[in-house]
Amino acid sequence: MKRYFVTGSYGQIGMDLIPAMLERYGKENVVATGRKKINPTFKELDVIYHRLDVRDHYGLRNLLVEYDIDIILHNASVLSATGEKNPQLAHEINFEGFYNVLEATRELNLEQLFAPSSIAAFGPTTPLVNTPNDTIMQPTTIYGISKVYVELMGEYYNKKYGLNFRSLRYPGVLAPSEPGGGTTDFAIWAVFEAIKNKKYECFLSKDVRLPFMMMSDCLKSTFDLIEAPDDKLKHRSFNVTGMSFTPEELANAIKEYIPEFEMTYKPDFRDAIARSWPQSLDDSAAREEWDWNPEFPFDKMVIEMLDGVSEKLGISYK
Ligand code: AKB
Repeated sequence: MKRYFVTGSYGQIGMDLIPAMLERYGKENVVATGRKKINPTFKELDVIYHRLDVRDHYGLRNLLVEYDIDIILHNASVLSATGEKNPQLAHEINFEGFYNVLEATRELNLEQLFAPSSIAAFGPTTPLVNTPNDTIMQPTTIYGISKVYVELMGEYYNKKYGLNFRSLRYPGVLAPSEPGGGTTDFAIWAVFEAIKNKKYECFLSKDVRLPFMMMSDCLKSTFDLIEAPDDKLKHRSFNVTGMSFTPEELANAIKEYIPEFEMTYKPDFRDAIARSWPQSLDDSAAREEWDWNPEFPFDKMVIEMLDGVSEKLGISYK
């Protein structure tokens, strides 16, 4: 069995990824790391956990050697909205942290490095409808620029050193848990607020369309890609998506279950970020090269999110 190492385990994706990895690969084969102290969920799951800041290049290497790691899933990243508030921190974590991980993978000759990219790697000059896998990438946020760096450096190391780099351009990821620091977070907050207060003031305009996927599809795409045979891959970075919607379409769908729900709109700096991102993605390269096939359409997502958040809050919406 291979041994897996995850950075950024406390992020929105990490919190679901770690339990799924324990089940898939066995808890003795997964090492979770993050900047914070171990949380009760990980404690309960008996996760092998270490505090690690990805800027600490010695700490990172020591753990990789100590646990004889084969594959890294590098999730530590400052997201789009937080990055615009603190570009210097985003540079340290997203550029320098990624470089540490990339170099450690090369020097220790590890089997694979998976590092997610994002729809944020695209920008206003990209064709924003049905965005192709290979197209113009001129993002305007520090987060987006860092994701282009991740993709290009990963591809460069793949060509130059044969490093087995793989990446997915995640859209907004939806799960019934509180997100933080992203532009696509509005969709999750809308469901929380619909259940708690029957109203939500959205920080995007009502008509900004963005691509999303459910967490289960996000995890499926991650496992499918890291386990795909190398000789099938023509690309190293892939578009993946499950659905696209606007805040208004989400509000209307929530209203079908909670008729009193009202969404109002007060766009802030995140509106301009969202408008520079794709509205929908062409994920045919992923479908062709490693059989990507999402399972969650929009309607099923709305019910799943309402049920999940309702259970989490202990408040019924029915
Ligand atoms: C964000 O909104 O910053 C992230 C992303 C799309 O990468 N969820």
